[in-house]
Amino acid sequence: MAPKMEKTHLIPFELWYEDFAPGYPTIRISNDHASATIALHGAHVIDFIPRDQEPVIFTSREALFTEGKAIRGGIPVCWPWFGAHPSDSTMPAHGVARNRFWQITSTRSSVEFTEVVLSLQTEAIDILTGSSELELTIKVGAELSLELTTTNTGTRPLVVGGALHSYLYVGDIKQTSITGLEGTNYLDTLSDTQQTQNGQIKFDAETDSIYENTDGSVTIHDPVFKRTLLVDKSGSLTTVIWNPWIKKSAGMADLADDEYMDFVCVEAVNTGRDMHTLSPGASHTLGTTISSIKSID
Ligand code: TA6
Repeated sequence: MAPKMEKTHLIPFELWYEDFAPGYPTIRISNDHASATIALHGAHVIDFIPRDQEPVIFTSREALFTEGKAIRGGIPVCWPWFGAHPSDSTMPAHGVARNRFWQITSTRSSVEFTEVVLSLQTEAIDILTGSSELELTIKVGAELSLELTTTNTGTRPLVVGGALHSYLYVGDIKQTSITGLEGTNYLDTLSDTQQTQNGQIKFDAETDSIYENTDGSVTIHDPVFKRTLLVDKSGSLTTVIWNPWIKKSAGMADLADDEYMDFVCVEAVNTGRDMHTLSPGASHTLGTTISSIKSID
């Protein structure tokens, strides 16, 4: 059940509410720099459109906007684990945060951006050895930034992982390339083999790669939209690159068969040895910043 949307958080002509579906509220933002839509469900950024540009974030036209189902596309907040639950196959992939309604803590307007802070109180669940608070700070300006902060409010150490699982909109995945990970070791999860990135990343098949020990930014080169997307991150040493390609897309009910061509996921991740153990009262922040630079013709 979505929480009540407080009028106190509205910002005239800049931040308002709209129901994407009955009982499924979203926050709409429009300022001099960009517009954006954030679903309260999952604190899920659905779109980010810089002025005079194509959308930067991809969301499937088949996405479902119903409680308990993660939106296909946008920026899923994966927490407190990335991927499959480490020991319990009955738990949802990518954790619980993206399948629940959050609440708005505050909103703020400045010359550079519009800020929304959302929070999710989490009861102790099996992987958490205590209770925690989760807060997401979203800033919509010339660039889009997200900071996900976990605070251990319990009395025992808390192990936390997760991801900001960004779907970036591209003109054609087959003409898209990615730089910034050259020479980085990665796990090719499809072949379950350790590899080292040789040169730029190009796409001609399903790609699901977990790059390790990397805190650098990633650049997406898009000759169709004539732009580069810069994806920066903080609080993470793991970057995941994913595209489902043809066969996997055809098997996903919430993704149209041809939409694999329209996006690539570049994800700021904490998983495996890059998960964080928080002592009582301690916090960890995982962040990502996305900006778009138009190419000069
Ligand atoms: O981040 C890549 C990945 O873990 C892929 O293996 C694929 O499962 C993708 O996430 C999407 O996961 P979802 O649970 O949203 O369908």
